[in-house]
Amino acid sequence: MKAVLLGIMMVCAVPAAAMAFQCPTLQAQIDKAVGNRFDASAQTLRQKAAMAANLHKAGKHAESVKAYEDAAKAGNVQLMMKK
Ligand SMILES: [Cu+2]
Repeated sequence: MKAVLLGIMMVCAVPAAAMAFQCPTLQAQIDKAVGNRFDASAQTLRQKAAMAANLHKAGKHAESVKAYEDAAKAGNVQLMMKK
């Protein structure tokens, strides 16, 4: 019984963990892309990325990924999504 429960928990935990891991990779891509940019859209992108990072810290990974996509769009950055 314990093994079955553990199995169910692991199946559920895997997608969440994959999502959780996506956020830092998006943050890294954004950091790299705007590292030497100081135009207005880069500023907007940094603000939106900071909001996304907060969502990630709050455990809201799906919303965080959406926020990163929104940030990237605002700053003309192409994000590579983990599959
Ligand atoms: Cu996350």
